[in-house]
Amino acid sequence: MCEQTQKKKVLSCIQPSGIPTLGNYLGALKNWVNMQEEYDCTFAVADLHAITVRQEPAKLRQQIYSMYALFLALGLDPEKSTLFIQSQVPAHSQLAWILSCYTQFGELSRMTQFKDKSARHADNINAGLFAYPALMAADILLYQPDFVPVGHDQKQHLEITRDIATRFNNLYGDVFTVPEPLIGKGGARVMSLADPTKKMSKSDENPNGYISLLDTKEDIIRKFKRAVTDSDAKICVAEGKHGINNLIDIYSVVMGISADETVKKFEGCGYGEFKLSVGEAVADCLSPVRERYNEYISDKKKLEDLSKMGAEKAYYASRKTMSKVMKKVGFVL
Ligand code: ATP
Ligand code: LTN
Repeated sequence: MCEQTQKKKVLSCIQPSGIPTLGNYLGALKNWVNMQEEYDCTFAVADLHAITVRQEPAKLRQQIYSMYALFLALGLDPEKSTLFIQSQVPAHSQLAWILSCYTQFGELSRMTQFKDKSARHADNINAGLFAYPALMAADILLYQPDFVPVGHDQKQHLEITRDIATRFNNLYGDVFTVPEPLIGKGGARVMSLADPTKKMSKSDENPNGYISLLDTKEDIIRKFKRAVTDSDAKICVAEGKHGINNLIDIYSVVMGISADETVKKFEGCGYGEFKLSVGEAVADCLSPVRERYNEYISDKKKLEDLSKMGAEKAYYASRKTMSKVMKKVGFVL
């Protein structure tokens, strides 16, 4: 009990905008699993964020459960950590509104994710897409975490969270813990197999660009065989060799070895042989996850019960921050 309260707190979330990719796994989810011993962890399925782009309701519902089942399949433990679905804890929307009144138009306009997504969804540049960082700040600040593990692409959102928290604290005293980012080191940034200058993304229109965590062994090997590389047929880390650099990174992280060791291991091999080895290593790593996922996803009752239990834990944890914020702002409790 005592030990529990002394642990530093970690929080992170992932959108249920598709089946997570190898990029999400190596860049985020795998690290979450490893953090459960050392930290007091809270992880959520960020479904409120997902509706900033248009979603089909039945598909969204299925993706939310799918993501929750995947949390469990990957080894996130609902007893040890708090695992919940964001929209089941109303304080997220409540605090997001309050924080949006402490967030400037200018700072939101500078967010690269807003610029990218508004270019990709030009027919639906809604206020939620613009105000997204205030919701993300609410997700985080509600639970007073010390650290937030994210990939490089979320660094800017974490910086704005820190700015909002500091601004609020300067006005009202120490309300929020200002969290530190935990950015995955080396090999954590996985690039698209179809265009290795772009990051691997679960919402990519071309499924050959990403490895879904639920792809079959055959799919995985086929996608790696087709991975775009260069034409000089030398396996080494070098500037401009985006495709090969990416494959070296993936192999190294999956096998738990350094990039130099990978390069040495495949010295003299052709690209074809190397691609096959990377595909096999990835398939072997993901196959137990797929098996466990299939068990969880077919037990709807268990998913409902566990997510409800997680939401209750999260509600309880968020209440303290929420009432402090309400009092400071001048609301009547
Ligand atoms: P979407 O395509 O829906 O925008 P995404 O696949 O880019 O989603 P997110 O849901 O935005 O992924 O990210 C979840 C987590 O995975 C974040 O912490 C993010 O930094 C990390 N992540 C996403 N893509 C990669 C990648 N290619 N390599 C490493 N980490 C990644
Ligand atoms: N914006 C993040 C997902 C996200 C998140 C968060 C990450 C929503 N809320 C809180 C960390 C902490 C994304 O798109 N990857």
